[in-house]
Amino acid sequence: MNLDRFPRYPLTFGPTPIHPLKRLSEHLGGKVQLYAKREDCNSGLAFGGNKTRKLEYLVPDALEQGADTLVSIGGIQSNQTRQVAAVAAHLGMKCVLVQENWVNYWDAVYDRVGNIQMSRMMGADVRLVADGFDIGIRPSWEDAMQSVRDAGGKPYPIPAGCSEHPLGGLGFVGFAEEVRAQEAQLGFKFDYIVVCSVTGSTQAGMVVGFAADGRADCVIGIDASAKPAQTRAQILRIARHTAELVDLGRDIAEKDVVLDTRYGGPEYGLPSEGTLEAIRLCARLEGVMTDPVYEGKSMHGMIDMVRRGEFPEGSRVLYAHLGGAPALNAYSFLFKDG
Ligand code: 5PA
Repeated sequence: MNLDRFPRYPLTFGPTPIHPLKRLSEHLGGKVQLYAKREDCNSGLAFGGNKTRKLEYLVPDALEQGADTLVSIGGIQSNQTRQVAAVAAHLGMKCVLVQENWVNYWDAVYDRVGNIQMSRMMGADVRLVADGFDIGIRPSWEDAMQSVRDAGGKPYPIPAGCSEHPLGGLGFVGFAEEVRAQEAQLGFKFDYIVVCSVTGSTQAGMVVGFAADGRADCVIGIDASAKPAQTRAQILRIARHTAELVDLGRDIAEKDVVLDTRYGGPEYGLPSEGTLEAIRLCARLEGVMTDPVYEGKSMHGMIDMVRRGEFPEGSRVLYAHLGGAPALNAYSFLFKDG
């Protein structure tokens, strides 16, 4: 495998820390050891998160092309768009963000606080659009690209979650390499990696990275799109493409992509009772914050699988914390009583 031949523009602090979730593991019976790898504190750029690691491989391409405007898309409380806005500010580029109506949720200040607030503060041109949830390429986004060209600018397209970008899977191949180096220091290997999936390139990168030592199917994706067939197809497609890019030397098979569909409901962006219980449990036992859109769902999945005894006794499970807490203010009503 060869990741090093792709230029990487540093936007993160370096390897992200891994720490045990001791009280949560004990609370759940102590038979499975839970750990977290903290992509949510990976950068000083507007709180970072999983997109910052992906963007490290897109930025060299944007600079090489001479682009002057980063264009991206997401829901109103998208973490992707906030991270793109931060990277644009950091590089001295312009930024246009299409923010669609992905979530059926109407907290009073949903479109004023959290991610979208920060994107506006960082100078991004934030455009609210009425279209609903879809992880594919959107007309509203093509329109935004054209508007930059019409104004004499040079746009650089960064699709939802960086996922359909040809280089979008590379960042999380690097995550797997980093975990391997950390495992060598820790003196043990993780049996499972739990990761939240929506647009797919986070899990796809991990699948390729962990395929290098035969662990692709140890990556347990927890669907948070509530449209898992589309997410699964996208993970597989991106993983196959990324495997070719890095010369993995073997094909990615259907069975390499594990996507658990039990925790994504009731809809994208809306938590179930189980999501909320998991968010509170993790916050109260560990002081670790997760959100109702993404990480609360993967936290729920991990906790529920431990409770059901689905991880063999003695397993070490690594929870990839991908960020998302900046959206919490937009969901204040859900937590008005804690
Ligand atoms: C996101 C995505 P993938 O999209 O790579 O599958 O990652 C899922 C995910 N956790 C998990 C957090 C905190 C995320 O932000 N967020 C999107 C966004 O617009 O923010 C791409 C959907």
